[in-house]
Amino acid sequence: MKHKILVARAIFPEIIDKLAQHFEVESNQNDETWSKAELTERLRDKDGAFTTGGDRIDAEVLAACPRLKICANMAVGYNNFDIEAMTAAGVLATNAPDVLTETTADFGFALLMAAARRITESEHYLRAGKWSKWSYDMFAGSDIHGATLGILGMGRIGQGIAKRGAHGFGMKVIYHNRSRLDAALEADCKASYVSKEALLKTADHVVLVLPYSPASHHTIGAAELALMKPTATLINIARGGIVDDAALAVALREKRIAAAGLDVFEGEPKLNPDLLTVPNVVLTPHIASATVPTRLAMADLAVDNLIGFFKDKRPLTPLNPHVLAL
Ligand code: 8YV
Repeated sequence: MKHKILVARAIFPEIIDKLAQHFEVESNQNDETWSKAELTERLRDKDGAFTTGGDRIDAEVLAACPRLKICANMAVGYNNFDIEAMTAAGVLATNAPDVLTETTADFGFALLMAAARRITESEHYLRAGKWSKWSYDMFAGSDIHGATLGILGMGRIGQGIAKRGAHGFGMKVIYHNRSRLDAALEADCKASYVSKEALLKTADHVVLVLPYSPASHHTIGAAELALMKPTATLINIARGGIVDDAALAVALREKRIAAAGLDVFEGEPKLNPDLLTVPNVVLTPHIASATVPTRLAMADLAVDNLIGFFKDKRPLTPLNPHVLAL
């Protein structure tokens, strides 16, 4: 008998086809927004789940789903999982690392350039029919090349951004991370380790790429924004909640920093309304990994985790592998 899998969100049809070769699949190809109660109800008789970053799996869900053995996240981040509760319930968690690293690093750079060079702000001005003449300081922003790039969170994506900055744009790269990279990786990225405070004070552009956890909540709030240069740019491609969005909106409005680029938000898809009224911020709807090949690769990895687990208990990217020994 085939194991039963729930696919919590709409996904590429070929991914559903691949799953269906191995499992009995219930999918959500209409992409309905399920409440937690509805997700729980549908998971109740399932052996596994294909989840995305918005699908919360916690003790309450797990208690109602005793058959559940694995949740395969189509995301590198997994703050939607309560890993401790999953481990206690003997449920394996997997994520989708590596396959999105370069695409996401590209996007971090795109957002940085759009914010620092005021691309969307100037486009809105042009589209509104306000462009009547050239002027010397019209949408004058700050340079990327030769500037100091500060990266908070130096995992794979952070390193990708560092390499783009150092090797492509001749930037001086500084970083802060829970643990320092080894010398070879630092040399590869041409990056120097500094304290968080030194990074905020000296960087011309700050990029946030650290995972979300209660410990990283509001890593950037009013006090941290006050340390930054008035000409600086802040980019968040990590998770909503890493930045205090209300404090950022104030700092942007008062020009205490020059600009920001945000792909993730506290409480997304809702946004702090103040962010919508400040012109010097570029806002995108959580699309850093959104290229067709990368989204396919992420989905494929989630499927391979499900197949590997049910075939011979060999998922590719387990987050709590000790569950496998239970
Ligand atoms: C996903 C992401 O698109 O991988 C992550 O952690 O944030 C994005 O790439 C999103 O989480 C949906 O699963």
